[in-house]
Amino acid sequence: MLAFPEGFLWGTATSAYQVEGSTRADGRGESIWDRFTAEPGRIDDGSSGEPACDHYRRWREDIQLMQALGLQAYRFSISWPRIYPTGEGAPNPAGLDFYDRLVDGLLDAQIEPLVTLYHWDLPQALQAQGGWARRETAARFRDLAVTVMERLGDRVKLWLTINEPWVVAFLGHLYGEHAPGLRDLATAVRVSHHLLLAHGLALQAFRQLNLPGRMGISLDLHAYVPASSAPEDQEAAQRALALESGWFLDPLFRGRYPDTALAWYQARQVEPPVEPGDLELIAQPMDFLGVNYYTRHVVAHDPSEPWTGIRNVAGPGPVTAMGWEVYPQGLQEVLTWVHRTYLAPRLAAVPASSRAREEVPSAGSQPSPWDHPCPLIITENGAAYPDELVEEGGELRVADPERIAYLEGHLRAIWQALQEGAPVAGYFAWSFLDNFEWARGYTRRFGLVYVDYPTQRRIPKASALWYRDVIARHGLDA
Ligand code: IFM
Repeated sequence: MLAFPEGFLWGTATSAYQVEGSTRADGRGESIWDRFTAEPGRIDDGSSGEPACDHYRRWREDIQLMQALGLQAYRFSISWPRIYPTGEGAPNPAGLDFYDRLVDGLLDAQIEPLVTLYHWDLPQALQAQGGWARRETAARFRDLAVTVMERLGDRVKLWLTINEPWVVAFLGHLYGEHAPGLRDLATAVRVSHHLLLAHGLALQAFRQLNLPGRMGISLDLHAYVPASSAPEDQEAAQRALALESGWFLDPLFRGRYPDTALAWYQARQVEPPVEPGDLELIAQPMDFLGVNYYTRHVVAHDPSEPWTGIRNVAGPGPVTAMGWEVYPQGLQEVLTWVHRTYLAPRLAAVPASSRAREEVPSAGSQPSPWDHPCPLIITENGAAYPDELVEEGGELRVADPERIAYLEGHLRAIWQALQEGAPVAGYFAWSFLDNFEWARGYTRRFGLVYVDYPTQRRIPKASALWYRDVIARHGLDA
């Protein structure tokens, strides 16, 4: 039996725009994703987050289902335009009430809420003023964070500030694939800095409010491997690591941007708009790091790519419906690399008297990853496959052996990383439900639970039942 440590938390994740629907209900304002999805050609199937999974109205039945599956935790995000329909002014009570009820419902079901404060649905009114390219947006995010923390902070113990800042900054502002659909390197780099600043401001406010619990950020991290042994490809893989992972991890853990990445951007007349005190704010110690891992990047040098000089090429392994290579070992590599490179040096700087049990294991008792000053939580991991709903003996079923294999492979990789000392404290499968997969619309299904969109019926896939057993046994077969 591959047993997971005591206290290891098992959950699933979603985000507001991807599941809630009811985009015009109860005073919710317009978000950049409402605007973006309305533009022809942006979304593969021309869809939007309306009605998604209608979770805004079906949350009670969704919690019952979570309970039936034995989930211990549920990660969801706050829709910013439900709380601040125009991005500023007075908060909308109906928006806050929704999340208040959701949190109470989860706690009544003994499910730990993990709240993401920003999962990509910026109020359109703030975009109209410049969006994340404008420094003030970070201050507006602080307002949102304070309002939500004041309302839910007596019950919510786990918080994430921003989900996947690389995706927000670069897919949204350089590659134009996500809202707001811009294509400008300087803007993307500005945005990335303001997202980090927003994280720092929210974390500072969390400390000032003196709330119990923990706050972190979720980064999308990949394993990187050069496409060949050619020196240009080796260098391109190093560059990808610095421009993507290091660009966020270095400021968060070391209080500076990576020199190589800064030099790369400076050569293109681009610089993050750092003001005095920003990096200190960004590098405040956080309480955990959220790791979102799906695949590795096989990186080739591509001089025709104007912004990064990088091209990701297909790896040798099987791929999911997203075209992403299944490479579980990469998760182990990422976790041990982050532990070695970022967590361990920080731990070494903590005075011995206040060190975590990891450093001083007491005889006979297993150290808990939660005792580490900055444990890692897998806040997303999962796979899209073309699932089919079939009726068998009057019952609806979805057989998804590939997803089970994907999840199992990644859980084994986590177990291995734990043996190597990485303090991994929890795992959130992406996603609880099939949902609106951004530019791919409803054409990709990531859920452990199948959503029959015409009826909104929920059917747990075989993977959901498999995951229920993993949770019940707190581990996997050896
Ligand atoms: O659906 C997304 C999620 O919103 C953020 N991380 C990756 C997932 C799959 O693409």
